[in-house]
Amino acid sequence: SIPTGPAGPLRFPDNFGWGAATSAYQIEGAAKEDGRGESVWDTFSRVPGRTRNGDTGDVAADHYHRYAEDLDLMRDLGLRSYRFSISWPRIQPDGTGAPNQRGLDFYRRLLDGLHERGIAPMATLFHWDLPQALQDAGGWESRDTAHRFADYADLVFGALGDRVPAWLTINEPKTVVQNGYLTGHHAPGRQDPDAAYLVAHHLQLAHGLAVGALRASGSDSRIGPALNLHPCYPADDSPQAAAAARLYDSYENRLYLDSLLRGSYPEDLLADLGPQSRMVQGVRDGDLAIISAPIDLLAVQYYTPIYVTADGGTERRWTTSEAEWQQIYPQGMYDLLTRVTRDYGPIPLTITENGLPTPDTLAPDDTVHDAGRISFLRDHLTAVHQAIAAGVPLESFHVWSLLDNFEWDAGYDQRWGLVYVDYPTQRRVLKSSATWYRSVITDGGF
Ligand code: GBH
Repeated sequence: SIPTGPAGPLRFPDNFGWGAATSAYQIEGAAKEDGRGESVWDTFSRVPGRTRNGDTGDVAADHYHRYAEDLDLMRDLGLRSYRFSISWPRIQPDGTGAPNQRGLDFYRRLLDGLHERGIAPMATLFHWDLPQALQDAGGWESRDTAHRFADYADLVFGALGDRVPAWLTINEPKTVVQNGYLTGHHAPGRQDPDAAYLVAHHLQLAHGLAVGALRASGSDSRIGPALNLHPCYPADDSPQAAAAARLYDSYENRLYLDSLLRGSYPEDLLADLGPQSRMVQGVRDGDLAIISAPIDLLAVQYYTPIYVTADGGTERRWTTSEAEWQQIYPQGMYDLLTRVTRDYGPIPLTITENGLPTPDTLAPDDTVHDAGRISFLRDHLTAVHQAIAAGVPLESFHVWSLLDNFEWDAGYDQRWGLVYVDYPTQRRVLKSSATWYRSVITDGGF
């Protein structure tokens, strides 16, 4: 548990990478500009009933046009690290072939702007916006998509690699698996468990192939995956709940961690899926060697714990945020970070997402009081600090998110940003949490 030390300032390491995160489809807008192709989210968000209020990312926070202003905001906040994603359909409108130069130019301008302001970029290659043409060819159910991803990665490494010291391959493969192919709440909106775990394997394979492409290019930039991990606790003291939590953990965490860091899928998960499952049938000799190619850093995203009941269901124990799936439990951050280090060794870690949505409104005096975000971040950063003190090699922390943005199926109703976006005017207003975070960065703690 988190030691409760004497009250007083918490100091983080001098070189700690204070940051914030975004993703392309959630902030850029400009969906039809400069040769950008369609992605699965352009398609999905247009299907009636899939997103709240029928919201789409067509305009989003208009970052594509306002990136210079947003770079200034980052500088004003004192950010040392900015984690963003590259839109695959801007680079390859149909998912294959020659690059669209105007798409690359946008990211080159963005990277130049970060460099000028002394902010270290961390670029994610894929944050769910698969080119629709590749979905039409089978999407992540098709093994070929993993190879198309490696080609795309290779192209981006060649064009932008000189400006990017740290790459992340695939954002939250688990969310694609679970929301895209189990619940159907995300693109492509499928409900097919047998397909879902084959998709998991192909996403892992795509990651490994991209790591191989970076190494083959001779680059000395670092690369790793970005995983959303969930501590899975038994809901009671029974041996049944303990066993159920252990199996649940194999689907939430070990499926991804073990394949990347141990070169094997968890035996209990494979047994649970069964030998005839599409995933087990789809794993070929050599795949796990590709997937477990050495990585330079592991990006962890933490939002909520899961309590697993004896019958394998889940239970709610703590207050939830405005997102009904998120229980607020800072201790989970400590448990997760120390577990990853204990079970998988001292691999360099970065937290690439942590945050919550709050019911923010713009006051008449042009302020936004998001006290809930300040206390959430303070409590989670306290847990982060304790994890570092316990020996976890954690380099940096990125708030999700820099800006209010398109929160997928929840549309624009949920506001996750440090910075408020007044969508009708696209005006940016620093929330109280942004001012607080700036002082944390300046002081190196709180
Ligand atoms: C991350 O996803 C994403 O990387 C980021 O893009 C997103 O904006 C941010 O966090 C905030 O959500 O099936 O309806 O019960 C978090 C992934 C989203 C996974 C919600 C679990 C459950 C929704 N989580 N999802 S539901």
